[in-house]
Amino acid sequence: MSDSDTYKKAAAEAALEYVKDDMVVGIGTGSTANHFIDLLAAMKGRIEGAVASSEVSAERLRGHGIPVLDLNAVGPLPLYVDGADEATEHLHLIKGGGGALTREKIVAAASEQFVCIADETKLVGQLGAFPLPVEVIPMARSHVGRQMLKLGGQPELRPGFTTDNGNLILDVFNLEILNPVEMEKQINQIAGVVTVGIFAQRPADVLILGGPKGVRVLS
Ligand code: ABF
Repeated sequence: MSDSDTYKKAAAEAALEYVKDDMVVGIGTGSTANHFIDLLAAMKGRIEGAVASSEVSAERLRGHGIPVLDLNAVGPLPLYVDGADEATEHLHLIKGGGGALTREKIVAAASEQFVCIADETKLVGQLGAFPLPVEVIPMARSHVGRQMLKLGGQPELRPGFTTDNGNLILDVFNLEILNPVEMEKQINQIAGVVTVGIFAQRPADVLILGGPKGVRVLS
């Protein structure tokens, strides 16, 4: 296992303590979330099931025999555990490198507590070095791209990628995200945008960072 993977796994392991008996747990997508899913399998008898933020995670959960439930059937969730592409000490995030940002934002919004797990290299002073994923309705691709240029970013269509919702992703490079809450609102208002990968209006509640010195918890 690479160092980075060891740190991701350590963060995932630390998140297990937020899982309580009989919970339905919201589960994210990506390599860090995969560690969490694999660790959760050992205590699957104690939880009622999981709501997944992607088809890929749902498959992995089912593979471990963890029941995958429909968010509409279970209502608000007590806990959501997921990774991130970037995080600040204010617990603002960029997510969506894996393309699952829309379902991730829905599950985050529907959860009382959002525990973000990551290796410590994801902690940044300012969001935006990681290209910002924006999920768009296919016919709005060019329109949204032009609006992103006006905001100072360079949009690139993610090649050969369709989201679980049948949409496209624009990865926006070099965007200066000085105020994540405002930028999230502004991009959300562009016609044709389904979801922007800034998670600031609903940030994480807890950020668990794994690193060479162990795990660090920010909240
Ligand atoms: C998801 O997985 C995404 O929002 C984010 O894009 C990605 C992080 O990937 P990894 O855990 O593999 O670093 O949480």
